Formats: sequence, structure tokens, C-alpha cells
Amino acid sequence: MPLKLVIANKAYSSWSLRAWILLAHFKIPFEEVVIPLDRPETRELILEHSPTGKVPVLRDGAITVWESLAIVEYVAEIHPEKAIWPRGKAARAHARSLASEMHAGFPAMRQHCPCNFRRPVRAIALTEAVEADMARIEAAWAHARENFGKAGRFLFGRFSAADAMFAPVVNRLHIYDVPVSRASRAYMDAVMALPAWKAWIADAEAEPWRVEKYEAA
Ligand SMILES: N[C@@H](CCC(=O)N[C@@H](CS)C(=O)NCC(=O)O)C(=O)O
Repeated sequence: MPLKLVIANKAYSSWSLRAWILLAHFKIPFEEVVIPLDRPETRELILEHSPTGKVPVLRDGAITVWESLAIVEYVAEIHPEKAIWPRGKAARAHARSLASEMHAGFPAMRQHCPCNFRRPVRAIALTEAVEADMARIEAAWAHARENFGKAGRFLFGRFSAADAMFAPVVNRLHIYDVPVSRASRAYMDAVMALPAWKAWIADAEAEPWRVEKYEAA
């Protein structure tokens, strides 16, 4: 039985992208169930799969895994042949730290700059708190690239779970036209050149649903 990944619609769902891009990039077969956000039936439909009423949620037979970071860990566990996390112990520890930091942090940026994978690039005014979140992210990316990323274009060289966790931030920095360092831009371009990224954007563009509150920023 293939894995089943339940996600929200691709135009807006930052958390869903993480699990989806990981499975898609590593060519792990999965069936996708898309539940559009903000409709009367959304919560009930998600609750059929997820105890929290949130997506993404991964179903592997009788096993249910929710929370994007837990899904990433589960996928790494069932596919040890794939370098989902970097192979080196120090790099892996660093990647897990960054993934946890991303999972739990940056509330100002999340709130002020919602993901929208169809939004044209246009700058908005940023608050100090948002700028501080973004500065920390750029510093974290630069540090990972300099210390662990020399063998490729991603945080730890080859694309890994850490990049999947930060993929929604790439969308945010891009669509809100945030001035970033050349190194950050090169990293963002690498993520945005991935076939899996392009497939997600194409699917988002093709969706019929539009939610005004996510279009407002
Ligand atoms: N911390 C959770 C967050 C999940 C989350 O907030 N998902 C949103 C979609 S992006 C959701 O399911 N929203 C359901 C709703 O608003 O009804 C994770 O990492 O998976």
C-alpha cells in the first residue's frame, strides 16, 4: 500500500509543502489527498485523517503521522537508503537543530508574510520583528552553507530534510521581494529550480480555490 499524504491546497499551505516536497524530491511513491482550506467542510474532512484537524498528515497503512517535522522523521526512518538527513553526524545534528528551530519559531514572519504560491512578487512593509526573523534565517542558511554545504547548492550540499523544512520561507522571501544577500538568493534559486518545487507551483496555479484572507498581504 503506498503512503498517503493528506495536505491542504497548494496555493497556501506552507506546512503541507514540507512533507510533499520531501516525498516528491526523493521520488518516494505516495498518493496525495488535497483538502481545500477555509471551506465549511474543511475541518470535518481533515479530521477523517488527522486527530489535530491540521494537515499535513501521513498515512502508512494503520500508522498515522501528523506534524510536518514528525512526518519528515518518519520518512527518514522508513527510507534509510535515502539521505533524507545529511549522512555526517555533525551535519545531521545541525540539520535537525535548524529544522526544529524552523518548526517552532519565527512567528512574526509567519503571521505577517503568509505563504502564497501564486502571488506575484511585490514588496510589503516589514516590521522590526519580521526583519529580525528573516535576519536569523539568512544567518542560519549562510552558516550551514559555509560549514556543511560546499558539495552542492543546498544547506547541507545535497537537498535534505532541512531544505524541505525551509522551503516555505523561500516562497515568503521571494514573493514579498525581501532584500536578501547574494548567497541567500542563490540558495533560494536552487530550491525554486527543483522539479518538485516547479510541480508544486504548477499544481497551485491550477487550483480553482481562492481564499481572500490569504490573498490580502
Ligand atoms: N505544526 C503543524 C501545523 C499544521 C497546520 O497548521 N496546518 C494548517 C494548514 S497550512 C491546517 O491544517 N489548517 C487547517 C485549518 O485551518 O482548518 C505542522 O507542522 O504540520
